[in-house]
Amino acid sequence: SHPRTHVSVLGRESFPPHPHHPPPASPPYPLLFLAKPFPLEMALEPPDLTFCQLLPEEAWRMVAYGWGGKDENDPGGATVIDSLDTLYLMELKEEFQEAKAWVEESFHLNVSGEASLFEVNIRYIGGLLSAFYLTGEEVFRIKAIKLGEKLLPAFDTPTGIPKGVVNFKSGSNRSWGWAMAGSSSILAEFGSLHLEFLHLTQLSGNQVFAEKVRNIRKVLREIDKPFGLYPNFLSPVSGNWMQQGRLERSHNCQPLCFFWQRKTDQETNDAIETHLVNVSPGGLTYIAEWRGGILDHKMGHLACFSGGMIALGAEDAKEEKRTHYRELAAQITKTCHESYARSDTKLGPEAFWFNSGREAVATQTSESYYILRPEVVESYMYLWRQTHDPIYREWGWEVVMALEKYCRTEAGFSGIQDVYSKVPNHDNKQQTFFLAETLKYLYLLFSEDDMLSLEDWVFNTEAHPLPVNHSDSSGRGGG
Ligand code: DMJ
Repeated sequence: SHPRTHVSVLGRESFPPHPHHPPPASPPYPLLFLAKPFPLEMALEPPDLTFCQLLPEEAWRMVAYGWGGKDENDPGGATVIDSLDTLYLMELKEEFQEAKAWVEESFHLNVSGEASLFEVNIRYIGGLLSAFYLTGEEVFRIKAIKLGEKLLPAFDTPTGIPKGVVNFKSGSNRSWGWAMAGSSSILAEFGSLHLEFLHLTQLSGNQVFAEKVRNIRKVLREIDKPFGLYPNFLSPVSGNWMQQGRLERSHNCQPLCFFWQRKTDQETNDAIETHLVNVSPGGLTYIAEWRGGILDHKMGHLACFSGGMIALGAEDAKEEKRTHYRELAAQITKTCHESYARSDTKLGPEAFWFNSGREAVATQTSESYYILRPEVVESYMYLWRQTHDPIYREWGWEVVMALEKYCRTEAGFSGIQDVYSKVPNHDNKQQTFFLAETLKYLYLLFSEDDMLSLEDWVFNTEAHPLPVNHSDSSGRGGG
């Protein structure tokens, strides 16, 4: 059996009431008040359990002001802003109001120091835009636009390809030191700006945001693609790939390739299938990593978003390819599930290999951790919406139970250092994307399809929903 659909449609019906915990008397918050034990027996037959009950209502508050909040290099409050739409969807009204008040009163943009263009865009701007679209509250629109303006100096490069780091005070920019010795921008980063920047133009009337990301698209359209693939590093100065004979983590290009080209260009998808997609001796389909002609037979947890992405792309693919892509998406998602199923905790490792008879398992302890990442449940959600095969809810429920068992702490949820050990090994961090993404995708997996219908909403890379512009028939999307 699988969990019954029990969550109502946003705004039309009330959710089942969730237990209310009174706020703690004073900070630091006492830990136990939110540690309502999750009834595991119920999890086996969970007809009435809602994800409101899964979210410890004070947990987000406990970490909300922690992520970088004391660092003048960071505007702070990433957890608050990353959680806004999840709180709203789950009808955690008091918490949402508290978060909104924090954004109004304490989220100041006159900060100094450096910030990551990518992270600020996907977490803060994405979070604020979603909150605006869901609620219509002006404060979110205004702060999103102001923050967007702060990011613009990142694009002051000879090619217009932005650098990864921007200094909010001086307006200078630089590349990450680890990106080909500070010479490169990261495709997965500058390829994840498009949606938000088009929305910033739409909401501000300022064309500059859209121009910046349309230029990125132009540069990428015109540049040579070795083997039809997009390498991960690009010089923002010369506009050339910086691959030093290696194509690294080329699968990172996929969100870009698929979303940009799903209506028009088969080439990139074919290149990915030709060069990267493999089937293991045990019959598991995976997307390998390409290093200068040599394949690493591994998949990162991060790459598990590709099941959902390919499923989504299939809907717009040519008729003769549609079934093939749906099947590919299902197979990759099944492989990612295997990486969870083959661990002792039923949570998946950061990376898993297909080598020497061992398949879909990490081979080093340094890759055995799980930091509450969303990509696998993200694919379950898309595949569920596409197929309504109950297996995806069953798999999702396995994750819920494992999170409860191994990641719930007295003060929220924590990553674990080793998915192959049942001994508690918390890393004592609740990543902001756990609230923004992991919980949201799980929630949607058990919701009706018209809760954020995929016809009308598109999720940014941090799972923040933005409305689809149905009048944009250009295939450029995101407007
Ligand atoms: C999130 O910030 C986003 O999903 C990003 O695309 C990848 N890293 C984390 C989740 O794993």
